[in-house]
Amino acid sequence: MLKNNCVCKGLNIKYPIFQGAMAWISDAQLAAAVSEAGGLGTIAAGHAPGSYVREQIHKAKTLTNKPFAVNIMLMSPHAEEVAQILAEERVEVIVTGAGNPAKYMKIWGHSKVIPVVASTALAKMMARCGAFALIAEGSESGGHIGELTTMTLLPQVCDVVDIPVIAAGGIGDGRGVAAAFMLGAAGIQVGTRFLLAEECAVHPEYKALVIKAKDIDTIATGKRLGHPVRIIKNPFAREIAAMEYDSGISNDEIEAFAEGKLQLAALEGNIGLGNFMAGQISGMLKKEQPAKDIIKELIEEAEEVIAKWAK
Ligand code: TUI
Repeated sequence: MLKNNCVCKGLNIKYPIFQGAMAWISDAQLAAAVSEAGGLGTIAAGHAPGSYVREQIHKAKTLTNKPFAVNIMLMSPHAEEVAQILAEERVEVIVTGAGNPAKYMKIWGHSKVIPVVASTALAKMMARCGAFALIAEGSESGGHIGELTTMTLLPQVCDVVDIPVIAAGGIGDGRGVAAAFMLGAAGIQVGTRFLLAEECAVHPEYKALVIKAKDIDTIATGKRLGHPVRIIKNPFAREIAAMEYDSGISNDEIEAFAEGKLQLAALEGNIGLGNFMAGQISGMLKKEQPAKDIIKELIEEAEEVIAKWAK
């Protein structure tokens, strides 16, 4: 179940473990390290221009011969351009997020497309459009999130499609991996824990904040704007939460205030003003580790838990 299953065979990877895309954070170096360790690494396009994405794809190919994915953030102002580049580069696996990728499915005919879904409606549509698999992402995740939790979304998505479903959101150790498989997943995606991979070049202050975070230290901001984003509580988070409650402040002003703050966190480690996206499992992460040890632990712990309950 945890090795060589349908997801592994379809993607030519050893373990059905995806590294979640993290804008400004998951670059070619992290993606290649995860792929080399037998999982599926993912380069995040985020809000970056096409030139960055192309450069990272080329770099990843120099670091690994194994498959890796590129994530396109459909709300990005560069989404059109990035979509064209992914087609030109014939990227093996394209993961989409934050929207409906239907209009690109034709130009991505050479790739395996794996949309992130946050509802059964989009899941059904994507399965009809020829998606290879889906990622059902619950609101425990860091960054841009949907309404439903992983516990409720995952089985409902599994019930309406007959393609593999990858579970995302709230998975930080082998117990979470096992639980996801119990709910019908054929693979799992982990983002936040890979922030603490040694190969992850995010600013050390970002890693330190995740390690310091307790269970209740993340908050979903941006609900008023129609796209909630889960981040670690800090002065920036408190400021944006206060702005959302202030009817005298327009949505455009809030968007303008948030602009560029993720880079400030990821690249400069500005602990007061940065936007530190992270999932609800932050509270259980305690140390930095090589990507291959993260994957090894996830698999071994899950096998242990499953064996214990099979008795
Ligand atoms: O995309 C994510 N998470 C992200 S993207 C990101 S980059 C960013 N940078 C600055 C500000 C805000 C974000 C950080 N985190 N996750 C995948 C995801 N997709 N979560 C939820 C969805 C989703 C939501 C609605 C997917 C499809 C969808 O469909 C809408 C429709 O049109 O049907």
